[in-house]
Amino acid sequence: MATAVAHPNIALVKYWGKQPGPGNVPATPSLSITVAALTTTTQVEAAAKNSIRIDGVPRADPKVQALVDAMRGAFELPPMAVTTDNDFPTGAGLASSASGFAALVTAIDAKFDLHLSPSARSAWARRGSASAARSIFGGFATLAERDGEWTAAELLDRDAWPLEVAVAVTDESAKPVPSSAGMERSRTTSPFYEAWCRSTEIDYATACRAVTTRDFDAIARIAEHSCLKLHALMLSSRPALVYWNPATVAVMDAVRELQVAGTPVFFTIDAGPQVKAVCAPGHGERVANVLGNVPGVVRTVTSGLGAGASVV
Ligand code: 2P0
Repeated sequence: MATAVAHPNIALVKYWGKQPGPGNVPATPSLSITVAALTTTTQVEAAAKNSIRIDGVPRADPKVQALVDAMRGAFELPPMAVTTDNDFPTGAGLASSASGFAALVTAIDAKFDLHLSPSARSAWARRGSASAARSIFGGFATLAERDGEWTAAELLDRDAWPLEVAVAVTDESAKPVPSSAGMERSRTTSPFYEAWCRSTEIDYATACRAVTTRDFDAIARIAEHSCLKLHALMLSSRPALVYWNPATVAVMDAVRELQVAGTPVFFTIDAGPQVKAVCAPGHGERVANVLGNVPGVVRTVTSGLGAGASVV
């Protein structure tokens, strides 16, 4: 049996929309931070027949099955039993598919001695879920086209700029529209989709510069812009994709008040109602305490930046 762990990542420049055709290829580049305090643990073993258990429940997960079948087309793989557990809510806007597919590919690689490089594992993880390509790497990761292949890479080591994250959880239930379906709806129905793709290329270049120069104000500005532009795209899709609840908006307001008072923090929100407050080093605990008192916040999680997917 091989066991791998991986952490979810939070995009500061968001991915939303795929290129038409197979292979789960993003329409735009993205940049993320890997979150240490949330973990997926995945075990893979050879078995008489294929099976998948997620959080203790047997599942016929078509995305997991499709990835395993695709890897079977490239490597000699026997039937396998996959067991995966998240120590955080699954499918609720906390990037469980990112950590899930990164851990899965890493465990398959280890169990069957495939000797894949990190960027090869990243390319396979992307085929499961595009954001998973980034969770192969720690710290600050980018997902972009490199030499004709969409893979992720580490942009900056987590110790080089140890940002902190306060996650304000406002609802632990699974999201109403899964991300894959939501982004396809945006691509096919939003009048803003082309502008989203074009402008995200520019945001990505700006954000990469902000990270490599460790410019907190610059990354804060571009990350909040990318987040709000993503949600404008979602709201302009038909039917509209509304992932926020009243507490989501209240937490954003609380972050703005902290900013006015001089705290180095910015918010970002994904396909779910949780707010991630990204803080300069040393500010995570205090920000989490403030956000924990906002009405509607169920709990907070404070985290440093995480390492990439690894075998345990
Ligand atoms: C991101 N999200 O960049 C964006 C921001 C959610 C909002 O990537 O269809 O689970 O499996 O590639 O990666 C969520 O989408 O979607 C996502 P698929 P994925 O983190």
